[in-house]
Amino acid sequence: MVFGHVMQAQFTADVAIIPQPQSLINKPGKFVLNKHTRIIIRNNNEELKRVAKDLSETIGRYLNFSPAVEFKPQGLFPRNAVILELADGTQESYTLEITSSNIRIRGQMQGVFYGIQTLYQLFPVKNSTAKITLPALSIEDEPEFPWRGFMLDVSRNFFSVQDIKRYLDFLAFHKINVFHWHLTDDQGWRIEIKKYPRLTELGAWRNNTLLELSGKQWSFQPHGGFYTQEQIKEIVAYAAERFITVVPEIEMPGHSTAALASYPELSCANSSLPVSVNWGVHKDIYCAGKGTTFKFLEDVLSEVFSLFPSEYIHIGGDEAPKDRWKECPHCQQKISREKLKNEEALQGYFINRIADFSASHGKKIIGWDENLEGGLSENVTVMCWRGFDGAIHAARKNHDVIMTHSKFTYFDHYQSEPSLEPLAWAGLVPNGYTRLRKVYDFNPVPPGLTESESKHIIGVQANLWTEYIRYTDHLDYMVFPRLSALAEVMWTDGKNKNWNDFLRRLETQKDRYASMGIHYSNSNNNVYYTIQLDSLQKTATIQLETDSYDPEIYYSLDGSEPSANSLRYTVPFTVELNTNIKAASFRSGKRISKVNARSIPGRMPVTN
Ligand code: TNX
Repeated sequence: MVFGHVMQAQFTADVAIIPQPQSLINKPGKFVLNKHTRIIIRNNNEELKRVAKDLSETIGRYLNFSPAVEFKPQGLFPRNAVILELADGTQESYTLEITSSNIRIRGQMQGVFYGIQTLYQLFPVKNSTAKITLPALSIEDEPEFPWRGFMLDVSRNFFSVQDIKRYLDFLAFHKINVFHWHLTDDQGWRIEIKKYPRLTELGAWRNNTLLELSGKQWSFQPHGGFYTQEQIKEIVAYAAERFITVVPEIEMPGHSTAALASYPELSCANSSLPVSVNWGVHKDIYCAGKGTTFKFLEDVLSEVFSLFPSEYIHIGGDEAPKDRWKECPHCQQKISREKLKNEEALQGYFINRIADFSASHGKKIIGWDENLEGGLSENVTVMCWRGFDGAIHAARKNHDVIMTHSKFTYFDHYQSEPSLEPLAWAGLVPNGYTRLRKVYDFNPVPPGLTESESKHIIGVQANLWTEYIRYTDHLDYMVFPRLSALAEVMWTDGKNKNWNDFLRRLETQKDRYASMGIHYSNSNNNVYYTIQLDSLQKTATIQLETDSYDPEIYYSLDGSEPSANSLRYTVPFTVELNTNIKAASFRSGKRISKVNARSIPGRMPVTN
């Protein structure tokens, strides 16, 4: 599917690239990068020069010596060189050839950049100062999906310019090309708008924040912050250097309390509201009947358009209760004047009007899947978070679709059993946590679509809502390693994915995380129980598993802390009722997970 011929990627013990390239062939021999190695660029191109310099600096961090960058358009390829060359091909594809005499990366600019990201994953994890030895190989690579996104909510909790840049580095490392920046919500407006200064003077601050900081103590403290337009430009430029498009989200008509608090005339009843301190769905939303609202939003969007070169702008549209609109004379008048069926159709009118305005400025809009309920213009791209049904419906109506199915891609959800995790967004259903395997196995193309309909599924995105996440260590913990699993869903053809090999590569990836200062989670090592009760025999059969590489699980039945001297788990076992089990996973005798305990009561319904 990818290169006309599908080449099953070959997995080797020492090469650990995430996301797995589409085709990787190991060759005999190795290349040694040392202080005599040069970087050659074959095209006189400023961007290529910049990327080559970054490569040189990165090598410098290993060797204490940065190779010279030389422009050499023709001639034989010199020995002991890294050669970067612009070539035909699709925008993001690249080839990477390593022989004993040189390294050669070819592609369009973005492809060359990705080739370098892959090369970095062949470098030793720990910096060494002597030389870098690389295995000879040949990689042909290109992504499965053009939209590979990551969303960060900076409204519920604010993160600094530095924090955002740090994340942009991590995204580039995972070959993710979209940063969806959730800039406005009920709890804070985070983008400076010159024409409406109160949005950030007032709307960026809230008196309290609800956050469980330590143990069961709820702390209340003022919270806020915003990005100036200069800072926004700085971030957009930083992202562009990493081939990441920043897509801002300006929420409407719901999740707009911070704006309504700043400009009460934008609500149906001119209500005076504080910037919200509570999470959830709020009933006060922009009035759809007043011209004031559209004037305001068009002014805001005009400033937004000028700051973000992205052709896409996200306008939200989720979770907008219609209570206020039902009672509002302006909205009701609008419904009858525009001959709309009901308040849902009024949202359709609202969004389509914004879509038309955006189109007149050369911008396309994206909205959450709720927008489908109001009859949406075809040119609106739909971001599907509530499941596959919306995606199927949207694709059949010719909308492009980005899959952010909350059961697979919401990294604010628990990543293992809630009892073992810091407070997170409660799983919607029992066992509703999103463990690593679930993310890895996500197939973003909904079942039942025809081939032409499935072309509308343009991508996949991880969403990080930050209601319960105040600090970057915690952010890292929620995102990694699940982002590595999702990066492989985004990039790698399903045929080239392999769960066990992913886990092998993840071991190296975690070492890389550590060297990059990422506070990743080891929750994938936690033990999961499947318990089957036999009420006739009065026994329970216990199955244990983990999402860890080469798992060694030990458990105890006597209440003791499991150790490498406890019972070793190999196959499901049977216990009497009223047994307390404690299980954990181990590597080389050392515990690498939390201890997960279960009591098998006297009577129990069948669970899993
Ligand atoms: C739903 S997803 C929301 C967000 C919350 C999130 C928590 C979406 C479009 N809306 O406002 O933060 O759930 O998981």
